[in-house]
Amino acid sequence: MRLRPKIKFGIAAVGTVAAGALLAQATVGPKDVALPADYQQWQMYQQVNRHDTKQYRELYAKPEVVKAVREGKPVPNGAVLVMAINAAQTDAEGKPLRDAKGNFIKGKPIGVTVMEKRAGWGNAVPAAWRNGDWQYASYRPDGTPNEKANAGIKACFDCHLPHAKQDFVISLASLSGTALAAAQRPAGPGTVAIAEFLFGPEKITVKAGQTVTWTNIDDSPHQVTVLAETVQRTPVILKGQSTALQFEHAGTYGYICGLHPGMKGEIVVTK
Ligand code: HEC
Ligand SMILES: [Cu+2]
Repeated sequence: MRLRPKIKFGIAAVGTVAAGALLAQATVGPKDVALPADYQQWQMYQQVNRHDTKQYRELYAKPEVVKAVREGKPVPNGAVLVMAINAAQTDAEGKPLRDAKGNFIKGKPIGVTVMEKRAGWGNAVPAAWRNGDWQYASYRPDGTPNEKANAGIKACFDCHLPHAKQDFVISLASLSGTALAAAQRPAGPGTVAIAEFLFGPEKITVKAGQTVTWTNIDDSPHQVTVLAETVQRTPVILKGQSTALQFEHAGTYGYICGLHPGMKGEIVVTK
């Protein structure tokens, strides 16, 4: 007896939800990009130490997706890539701690981002920022949608857009297994390596007239923006590429990466 009204109510509620879902279905968006419950059982194909944000990140894909890409095939339709973001554990001075392998150590979970590729999904995206057939979504550590991030989902498309040549997957070199385990680290005077989102060394001294050369070791592109009276900007450099600037006048020059302003370096030019 008591059950009846409940059942009726239940049916009405289901009806309302279905109508709403139908309306929302008109455009594909973050709501369609689910957080896979079992992604931690997938293949972790890369771990990223982000010095600029002091974050520890893990990148996951299904083994069959990794396999297809390692066989030289394009990232298949239906592929889902998951990035779990944690704060890096730091010491008393705020410097990230490292494990025996030299990796950052996972701290407090910050969130999980997901990208998913399905045939036709890109049709819902304005041409100016379309990322092929990819769609993006952001989740909180507890697995609920991060509505704030999802409301500004264009930011995901914008930042991945320059990577069109690699199907918008910034970590494609790792996914495909073509990342050079030890990309050539430059050595010698006037050379700076960019690795793990860190300029190394962060502070370098050169003589006036000397050239400073930066080489990117990371999968992610970087750039150098010198914050002097006249700001100097180098082009964006991809993995393995180098860029150089010459310093004519003595002084101390601070610089950042224009793509990741948390990355900072300094050049001291002596007479
Ligand atoms: C500021 C630039 C930037 C923005 C904004 C951004 N990403 Fe990324 N994303 C990256 C970089 C760089 C990587 C490579 C991993 C790393 O270095 O942290 C990456 C990697 C990923 C990956 C792993 C696959 C890959 O492409 O390498 C996923 C999934 C991802 N991002 C999802 C998202 C989602 C979802 C959003 C929006 C909520 C987003 N991203 C916004 C820069 C960005
Ligand atoms: Cu950078």
